[in-house]
Amino acid sequence: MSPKQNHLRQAKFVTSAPDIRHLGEDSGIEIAFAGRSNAGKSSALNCLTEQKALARTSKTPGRTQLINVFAIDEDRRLIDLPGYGFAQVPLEVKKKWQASLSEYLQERDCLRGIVVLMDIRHPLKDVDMQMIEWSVHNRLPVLALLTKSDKLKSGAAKNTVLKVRKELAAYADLIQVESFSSLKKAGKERVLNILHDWLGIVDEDEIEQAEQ
Ligand SMILES: Nc1nc2c(ncn2[C@@H]2O[C@H](COP(=O)(O)OP(=O)(O)OP(=O)(O)O)[C@@H](O)[C@H]2O)c(=O)[nH]1
Ligand SMILES: [Mg+2]
Repeated sequence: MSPKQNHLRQAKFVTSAPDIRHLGEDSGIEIAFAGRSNAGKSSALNCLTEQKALARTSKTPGRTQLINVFAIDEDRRLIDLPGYGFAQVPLEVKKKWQASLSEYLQERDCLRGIVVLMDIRHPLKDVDMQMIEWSVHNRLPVLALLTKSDKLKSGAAKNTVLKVRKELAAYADLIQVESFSSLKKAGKERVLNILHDWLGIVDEDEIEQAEQ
C-alpha cells in the first residue's frame, strides 16, 4: 500500500558538511543515499521529494562532494552522500571525500537505512558490493535501487532486477531490490513505501484503524 501522503515532500536543505563534525546532532533517524558517481542519487532525491532542484544534479560525475543534509521534520533526515569510485578526480580530493563517507557510515548512530543506487546497466560493481556487504555486516537495511531503468526495455529491466535479487539472496532479510527511473518516476511508490517505513512514518488512517 502506498503512503497517502508523501512526507518526503517536506524535505528542506539544511547543510553541506565536509565531514561528520559539521553535521547536526546524531539523533532521530537518517537515511543515506549512496552510490557511484553519476548513479543518479541527487536525481532520485529530487524525484522522491517532488522538488525539482532540492539536490544538485550534474552530467559531470563527482558533483556531490559534500554530505548534503535534507530535513523532513525535526527528527528525520535524508542524506545525499558523495559518490564513490570515480577515478578521474584528483587523488587528494578523492581521498578526502572517501574518508568523510566511510566516517559517516561508521560513526553515525542515527543512520537507519542505506539506499545503494546503481545504474541498472552496470549493477553490483566491486565498490557497490563493498558498500552492501558493509551495511549487512552492520545489520543496516539496504535498498538496492537500480536507477535509470528508462534506459532499458521493460523486459530487460525486470530481468536485471531478478538477477540482482538472486545475487543478493544470501542477504535477503536485509536487502530489497527495486528498479527506478527519476525521469519516468517509475518505481517511485514502492520506494516511498520503503522509506516511510524506515523513517517510522505510519499512515494516519492506519493509526486510526489500529486504535478502533
Ligand atoms: N535517463 C535517465 N537519466 C538519469 C536518471 N537519473 C539521473 N539521470 C542522469 O544521470 C546524471 C547523473 O545524475 P545525478 O543525479 O547528478 O547523479 P549523482 O549520483 O548524484 O552523481 P554525483 O553527485 O556525481 O555522485 C545526470 O545527467 C542525470 O540527468 C534517470 O532516471 N534516467
Ligand atoms: Mg549528486
